[in-house]
Amino acid sequence: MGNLHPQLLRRLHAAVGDAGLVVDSAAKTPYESDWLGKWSGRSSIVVRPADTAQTAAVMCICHETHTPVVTQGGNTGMSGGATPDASGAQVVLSMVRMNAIRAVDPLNNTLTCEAGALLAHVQAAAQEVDRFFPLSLGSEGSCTIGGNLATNAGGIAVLRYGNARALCLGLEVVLPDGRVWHGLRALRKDNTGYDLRDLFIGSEGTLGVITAAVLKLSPRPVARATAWVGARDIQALVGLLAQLQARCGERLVAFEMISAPSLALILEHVSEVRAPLAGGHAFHALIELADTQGEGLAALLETSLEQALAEGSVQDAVLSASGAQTQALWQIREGISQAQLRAGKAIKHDIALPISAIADFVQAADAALRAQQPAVRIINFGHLGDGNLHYNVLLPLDTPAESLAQATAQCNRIVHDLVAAANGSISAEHGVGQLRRDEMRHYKSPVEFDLMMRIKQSLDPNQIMNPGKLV
Ligand code: FAD
Ligand code: 2HG
Ligand code: ZN
Repeated sequence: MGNLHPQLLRRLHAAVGDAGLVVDSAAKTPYESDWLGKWSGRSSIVVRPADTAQTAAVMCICHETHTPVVTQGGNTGMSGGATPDASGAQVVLSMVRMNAIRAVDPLNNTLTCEAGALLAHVQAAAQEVDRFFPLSLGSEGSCTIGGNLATNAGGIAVLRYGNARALCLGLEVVLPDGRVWHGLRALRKDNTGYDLRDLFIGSEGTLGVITAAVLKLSPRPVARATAWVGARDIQALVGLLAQLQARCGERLVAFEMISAPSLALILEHVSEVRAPLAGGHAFHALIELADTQGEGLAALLETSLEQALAEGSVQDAVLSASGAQTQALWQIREGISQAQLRAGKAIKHDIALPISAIADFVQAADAALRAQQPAVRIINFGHLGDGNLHYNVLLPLDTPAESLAQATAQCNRIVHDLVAAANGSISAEHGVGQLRRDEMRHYKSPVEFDLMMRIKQSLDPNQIMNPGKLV
């Protein structure tokens, strides 16, 4: 066990019972590091409340005793936000037992669930009533709704449906002092004062514990058309995106970009993956249309791409002819994270830019990185339709820790300075966590940072919520 006072253990036990505590060192291990193997720490104890009342009781105890708390969902985060520090003093509050779907209202197009519900289970529950929950991430089988909201997750359908924030109508939150904010409203309009819901979304466990949420459902699409295209440069894909938006409107659901080195990495490291196009192209896009009625969707995509081919903005394209082919195309896109993990140590940049600024950014960032290190391996891919690039730099697996730290600082400065110059964001969808905390501080204006700190201070005066993360 870590540094846990016996009196605190007795009180936590009284709050959650045997089933709610993990005290054994080996059993705690999975909660103490992240899936990337990048961060690890030590918890004093792992507490797994079964309901909101138990969560509130735990937070009351932690507030009174000034005990730091790291809330954890599926532990799939990419920024080290759910990993305790090395002190052994932090309690990990795992939400995985609170996984009930509390209510589904097809007429109101809403679903209410607990924070520990897996994203994939929520998607399935929506489908059972012929509705659609559109949040979609590579980690959807393991990540939780609480984690999705706490990080304001994005994924592959933001272009059409928005990010986690846009898909949430109401929240139930246990505050750092153990009080419960009952904000589970299923309303699309509610202007009764400051928007507390939006304050907790994206707060990465630093302001309170999300225990339940009302999520917005959509009509279920019954048809989809998918294509893979190859292009000479990224500006051509930006142009294609605008053309498809004009022609297909809301039917355009996903527009994902994969650079040639990203595709090569997957082909090398993920089995059963084949290149969709014969020729070599500098950039690729995976495009998906979807609709609640099927008529003419594939034809619309085909004619749109034929026009782009005729104009020369696209070099080659293939339309998926079956569900299996569609799945294979998405497998390529979703395999990039895994391929990076196998191939090396990734210096990750999760950036957002105005779409019109992307081509200039890529040209400038590529050139600046190459000027510093001519053989640099840039794995650039992501949600081009949202202006969100995963502009990663891959170092060899055996890079020593000090060289990695030095290279990270250098690459961050080059990439993030260019992002800042284009008025972009250094954290688009993965959260700040511990990975980007100092970077965020570097780029935020004093006024913005001061406002954030005042909010933090007023909600969490004892500074017990996820210390060392975000702020
Ligand atoms: P965790 O990792 O457990 O926690 C993340 C943060 O949220 C931590 O700061 C934690 O303290 C806080 N938190 C968790 N639950 C709560 C709660 N109930 N109340 C308050 N705070 C809480 N992300 C994207 O946005 N887009 C992608 O396309 C994407 N693709 C991915 C692909 C793969 C293969 C993997 C492994 C991850 C991917 N991710 C992606 C990252 C990750 O899945 C998301 O950040 C996800 O939202 C995290 O959910 P989680 O339940 O695992 O949260
Ligand atoms: C994705 O879009 C994820 O696949 C992961 O957000 C990005 O591995 C990454 O850098
Ligand atoms: Zn992503």
